[in-house]
Amino acid sequence: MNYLKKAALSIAATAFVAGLSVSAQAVEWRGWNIHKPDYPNTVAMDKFAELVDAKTGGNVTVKMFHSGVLGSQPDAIEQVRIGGLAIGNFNLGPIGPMAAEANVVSLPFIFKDMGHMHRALDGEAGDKISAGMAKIGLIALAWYDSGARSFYNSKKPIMEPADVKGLKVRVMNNDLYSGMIAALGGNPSPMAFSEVYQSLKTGVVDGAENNWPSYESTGHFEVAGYYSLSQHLIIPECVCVNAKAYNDLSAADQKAVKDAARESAVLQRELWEKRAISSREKVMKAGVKFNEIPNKDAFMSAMEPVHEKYLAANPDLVPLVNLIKNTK
Ligand code: GTR
Repeated sequence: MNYLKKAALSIAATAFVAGLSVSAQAVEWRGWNIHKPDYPNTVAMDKFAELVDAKTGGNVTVKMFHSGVLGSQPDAIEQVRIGGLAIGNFNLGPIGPMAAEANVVSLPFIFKDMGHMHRALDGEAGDKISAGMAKIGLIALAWYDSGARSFYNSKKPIMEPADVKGLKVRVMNNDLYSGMIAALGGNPSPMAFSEVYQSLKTGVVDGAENNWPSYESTGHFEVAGYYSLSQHLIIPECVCVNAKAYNDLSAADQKAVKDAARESAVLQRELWEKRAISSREKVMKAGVKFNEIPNKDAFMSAMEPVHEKYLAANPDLVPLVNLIKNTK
């Protein structure tokens, strides 16, 4: 073999080995998101994907599937747990039944306002919630905002707890929410997000509860025109990754992915603030009948049994609940 041939072969061999090592390292993650294209979470998850690619130098790429096309949220959480999907933007509501620590954020009125929720999540309470999620195979890389959830329905303004009596109200899959509606004398109906519009339209349910952006983006305001500002739940959301997929990365790539998630969360929170205002304006223009609730304490007292029952069944969570309540 002459010198040139040998050199060409050795270059080819090096390229082959390099190619192998690159493809052995490079991974593509499939990502789940429930929201439509222009929603703050969707824009932020796309940003996350872009940042992951850039920061890992292509070692990790994220292919996002929006609008819930890969299935319902409880199913997608399960998929990320077992590795069928790598990553998702999840509301902590449907994670709660699988991870007790994450469920404390679903106790009605546990957070006074968004600031309180942020401080709790950014501190020790957030670490404990993350640790609880890690136990079920989910690593929370960053927290997204989801505003405060209030009641809406097709029948009447809700001013006091008794107004919920007899109403069929859709809730996310979590016994705490069913208990919350039952405590007000309503009939809870756990249901996937994607089914709520038709159910409101056809009268399968009378109402539901959500923040302004989701009330608007889903069109629920068209079929349930009374929005009553109860703000009974402030549930954070996560960018959550399958633990094995994350742990298999090099330390540098883990950091890159985490940084990307945190940067995407900064963007999500900015977009969220704006969208909460514009969604509210849009539905009001469309003729939604909105009311404040004069005495929110009445709702807090009516929902207190939900806390009591939950903590009696989960006494080891009392310290975490107190930690959140005492977060200044
Ligand atoms: C939205 C949330 C979704 C989903 C939905 C619901 O506010 O962002 O992840 O939880 O509510 O009510 O199912």
